[in-house]
Parts: sequence; C-alpha cells; structure tokens
Amino acid sequence: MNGSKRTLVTCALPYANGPVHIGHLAGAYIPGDIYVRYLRMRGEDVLFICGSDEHGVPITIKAREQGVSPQDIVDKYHKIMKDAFTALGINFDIYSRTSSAVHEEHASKFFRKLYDEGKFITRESEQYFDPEANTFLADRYIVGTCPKCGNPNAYGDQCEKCGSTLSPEELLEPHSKLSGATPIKKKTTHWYLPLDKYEPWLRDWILEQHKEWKTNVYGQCKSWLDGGLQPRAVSRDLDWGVPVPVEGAEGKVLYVWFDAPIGYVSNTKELLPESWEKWWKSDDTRLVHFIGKDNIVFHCIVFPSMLKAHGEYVLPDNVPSNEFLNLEGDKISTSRGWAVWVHEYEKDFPGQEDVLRYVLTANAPETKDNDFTWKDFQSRNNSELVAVFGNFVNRAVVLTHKYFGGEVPANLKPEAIDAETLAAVKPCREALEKYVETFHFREALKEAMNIARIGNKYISDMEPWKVAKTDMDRTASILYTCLQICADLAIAFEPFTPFGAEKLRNILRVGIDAGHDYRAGEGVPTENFYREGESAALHTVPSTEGIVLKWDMLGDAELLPAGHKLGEAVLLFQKIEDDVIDAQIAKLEAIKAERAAAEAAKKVEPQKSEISFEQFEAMDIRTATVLEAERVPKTDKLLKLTIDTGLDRRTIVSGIAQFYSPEDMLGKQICILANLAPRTIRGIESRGMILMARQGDGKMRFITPQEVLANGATIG
Ligand code: B3M
Ligand code: ZN
Repeated sequence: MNGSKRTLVTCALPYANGPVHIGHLAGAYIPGDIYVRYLRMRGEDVLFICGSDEHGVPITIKAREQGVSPQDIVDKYHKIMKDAFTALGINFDIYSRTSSAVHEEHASKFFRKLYDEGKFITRESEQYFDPEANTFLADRYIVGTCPKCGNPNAYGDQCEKCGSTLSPEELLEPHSKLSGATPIKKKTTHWYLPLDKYEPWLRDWILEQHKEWKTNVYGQCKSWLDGGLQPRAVSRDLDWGVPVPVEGAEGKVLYVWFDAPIGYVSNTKELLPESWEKWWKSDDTRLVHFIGKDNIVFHCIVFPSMLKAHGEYVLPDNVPSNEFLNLEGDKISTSRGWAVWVHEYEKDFPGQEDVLRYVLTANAPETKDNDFTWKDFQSRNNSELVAVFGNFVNRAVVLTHKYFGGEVPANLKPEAIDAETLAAVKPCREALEKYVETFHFREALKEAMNIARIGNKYISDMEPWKVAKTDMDRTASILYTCLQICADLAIAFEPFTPFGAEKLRNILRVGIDAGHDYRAGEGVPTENFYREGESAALHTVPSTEGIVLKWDMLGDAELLPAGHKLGEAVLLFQKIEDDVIDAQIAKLEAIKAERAAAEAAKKVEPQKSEISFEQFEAMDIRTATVLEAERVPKTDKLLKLTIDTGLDRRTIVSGIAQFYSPEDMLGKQICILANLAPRTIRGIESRGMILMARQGDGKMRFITPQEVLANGATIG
C-alpha cells in the first residue's frame, strides 16, 4: 500500500509534568497505535517513536511548587507515562526522553549546523526580568490580575479562569512568581528562525502539495499562513533545557519547541545507532506525526521549516491531528484535576484496557471536539463489546463445544446464506482499510464492529441451538460459518482491541502475524510475531495446528479448517455494572464540589460603611482563656463556654459547634468583644462575643494572639 516505502510514525512527546489522561490518548496515542499495528499486520516496515518532553517552563514551575528539582519531576512523570502507555498496549519501539545525553548532543548539533550556516537571525528585545531573583522571567512566571475577569492569579500568557490569552503587559499589578518583586524590562538577545522566509515554500508544500491532509489540519495551516509568518525565537533565558551551543550564550537554552521535535530523531538514534539515518534521511521514508490540535502549527510549520533549513531530513508526509476531547461536558485540565488519568483507570478497571481503547476510538474527536461521558463508556461496553462482539463469539464457541466436542465442524450442509454471510466480510475489510489509511479510525472501527454484527445477526437468525434438535449436519455448517467469522474478528480487532483479539486467538488456538517491530533495537527477525513475555499466551498454546492468521486472510472463505480443535470458551469482555459507573461519576462530582468550595472560600465580602475612631474605641476587645466548654443541649450549633477574661469569669454562648468540639476549645486563648450587651440564649445569659474569622464558604476559625498573653490584654 505504501509501495516500497517504510513508514516512520511518531506520537507527540508528552510533557513530563503530569500523568497521561484520556484527552492525550484520544488525541494522538491510540490513533497512532492503531495505525502502526495495522501497517505491521500488512507487512509494512514501520518504526514507532515517542518519549517524554522534559524541558519547558511548566516543568520548572511544578518543581518549584513542590520544592524539588526539575529532574525529580521529569523522572517521576516519565515513569508514570511510560507505564501508562505500556499498560494500554501502546507499544512504541522506543519511549525515551529529551533529558537523555543522546538528545542533548543531537539537538545541540542540529542547532549548531543551522547557526554555522547562518540560518538564524539574532534580535535584541526587552524581556521581563526579576531584579530580586536576578533572572529573566518566562511569561508563566509573571502573575497578576486578569484585565478581563479580575482573577488575581492570572499568568503572563493566559488566564486559566476565563481562558483569555494574555501578554504580561496586560496584567494588572504584575509580580514575579519567584520573588514577588515587580518585574522590570531588560534587554536580551536571542536567535530566531525567520519563518517568514519559509512562507512561500510552506504555502506551496502544504497548500498545494498536501491537500489530502485532514481538513482541520489543513485549515489551521492555511489560516496561519494567511496571517503571515514572523521570525520565531528558538532560545530562551532559562536554566533548564539544552544549553545553546554558542560561545557567550551562558544562561540560555534552546526553546522547548525547538528541541522537542528533534527528540523524534534523537530517540530513533538511541534505538538504532547504526541505521537511524535510513529512517530520517531517505526518500524511501514516509514520516507521519500523530499529534493533538494544539501542536499543529509546530508540526506543520515550525518543525518542517527547521527540517528544511537543516536540509538532510525527510519532511512529514502527513500530520493527522485530532480535535479535543472533553470530559462530561467540561474541558479536560491537568491543573484543575478534571481528567480521567490512565494510572487511575488501571486501578479501577484492571484488565479492561480494551474498553478504554474502544470507547476513545468509537468516540474520537476526529473532526470536531467531542465529549467523553461515563454513561457512554458503559453503554458502548455493554451494548457493543459485550452484547455484539463478545456474545457472538461466546455463543459460537460454547455451541461448538456442546455439539462437536470443541472441534471446528465440517461444512456438511451449506446453504446460500452461509456463503453470502462470509462474503459480506470482504466489503467491511475494504472499507476498514480505506478508513485506516486515511486516518478515519472511528469509521474503521465501525467496520470491524460490522463484522461482529454480521456474525451476531447470522447466529441469531440461524438459531443453531434449535436446528440441533433435528439436523446436526445443518448445525455443523452454521457453526462452521460462525467460527470463520470469529477468526475474521481476531484479525480485524487486533489494531483496535489487541487484548481481546489475543484472548480470542487463544480461544481459537491460532497465532497471528502481527509483523515485526524494533523494540529490541536492530536485528529483530522479520518473522517475529509477538515476542515471549509480552504475549506469552500465544507462545504457550500447545498446538496452533500451524494456523497463523494474517491480515490478508480477513474475509477468506475458510480460515479455520474442519477438525481444528478450539480452546476453552472464556468471556472476551465483562459487563460493567451501574455501581461502577456511579462511583466514577461520584469521583468527578467530588472534584467539582471541591473546586466550587475552593472558589467560594475565596469570595470576599464587600467593605462595610465607614465608622469613626470613637466608634472603634467604644469596643472593648480583649484576650481570654476557655476554662470550661460544653454543648448547649438540643442544639447543633451552640457551645457554652466559661472563660477567664482577666476581669472575671463569665459565660459566653457561641455558635461555633459546627467547627469546634468542646474539647477543641478547652484551654484555648481567644479574643472577645467584652462589652457587648448581655443576651439570653436558650435560657443562658451570654456576656460578650468570641471573635471569629469567617471565609466565603462559611468556614470559621477563632482569633488567637500569635503568642499566649495575659488574659484581659486589650486589643486595638
Ligand atoms: N510536549 C506538547 C504536548 O504535550 C508537546 C509536544 C511536543 S512534540 C515534539 O502537547
Ligand atoms: Zn481572566
């Protein structure tokens, strides 16, 4: 299908500052994995590259927040992300990292070549500088009040509350996140890639030569190009990243978006030190980048311009990008905790990786933003994977065990409907192929599911369990036909739900030719199916009767010959019950409630009307200590406190029982308004009032001097 070309597939290198969530998966990683598995089954030579993006300002900010080094942060998340991909069967040939030595060397060389050949321009500009911390400040390091919504914690590049894109100049009362100082402007020099020079070439290359790119990608490129390109800085004043390899560039590193895409090349080099160039420097390579929509400009405009400037590398042939996935109607956000994290999913749904892969593909945001809901997740599992695919396979295999001792029966009494049913698989295969090859994975999955629907309808219509009462020969033909479709499903679902497909192959006792990969580096034999250890079951099935399924067999009249012995029937997919889904929904509701409470807590009451100094002085406020405390009977809110005011011992009734128990109050020094007119509350005379601080959400705390003072000390 790709002629003689080999295919180099990359998935965006995720930032190592948070775990992988369903938005990442749906955007780039699951589509990339489906594509690679499919091509490999078709015998294509494919290399699948990814890794962590470990530079950039968000990582340094996270490190500061947590009081650890940036290296600690990336070490932690690199492992979490790597494990998450492995758990979901996303088998990159290499998942490395941009903090590796190979990458630093390779990225430096790349920069240096462009520098030596005069491909950069330098520009002096004024950047924000923290005079106390003595360092330049990235936009993210400047905080202030959002001019649009008044959020006091907006960043110099964006307000996360109202979503506005900002520049540091727009912030009200800007201050440095590092020291709190007001930033000043200072001159600094940086290297720029003059994208404007590449604009005519880009226009031709994308707008004329790549009209086949997905419309969302093509459209974004066109609007960037129509807006006119500007030189883009490729260095930053920062102490975390690949140092700019130029004399006199101390304190400067490569801009993260300059070094990260070079990571695709470095990671290839790390895996294949001898032959990486054949993947990157040969016209026989088709390069395909799977990315999320916020990465389009970098992969279609900036990185290709870098590659063009360098001159030795292939350019991407396609850049399939998805739109965004929302979660229960709300934008997924790592910082707001609004996500379904893969490592948590693994805990809550062990062994159900396929369900997530299936749902995220069936509901992929391929052409527009889409929504993930737990109800949809449940219903797709229960009514599609379980009720159609799983149910069909289970009925076919169980009945074969019941009537034919678990052997594929001979096709003793064929009818036209059998051949027609099997013939209906081929068009599904053809459509599936067309859709995968044009990056329409949700349509492709529908076609795979159509094969299961064909089988499920056939077995329901034929009712072999009834036919068996009168006609065993006809029953044999019906089950023979069903089992051929089961084998089709074991091929067709391999790219989408590899765990279920493998289970199915174990039931059918067949192997699969899934092509070869490069996970062990070079020299992996091409006849490699699955290596021991990662899919042990395939290797330990005692007899596969020599049957090895191949993509090209999909839709053939006979994949399993009569007499072939099947394994035990096991359920491919499990029903997901309401309580499991309700628990996930409750988890999200708790996150929302927490967020709402945090917002409410920050709500500030308006200032009261002005009073005179005399009015203030009229209030007798002083310290006191709680000697006795008890609940006022038959009330939820009231505590009766006996206190030592320095002047006397007296009783105060206070509405704080929601926040403090009597034991909490015993012995505490508090502040009271002593000269408040006495009031009788529940038959108890209360003399004075305890001073409490109350925040926006109603939470209250008593006021206490910073150090214990004598009782009766006056406050004012
Ligand atoms: N790390 C952005 C992201 O994770 C960025 C991608 C780099 S790909 C070279 O969305
Ligand atoms: Zn705002």
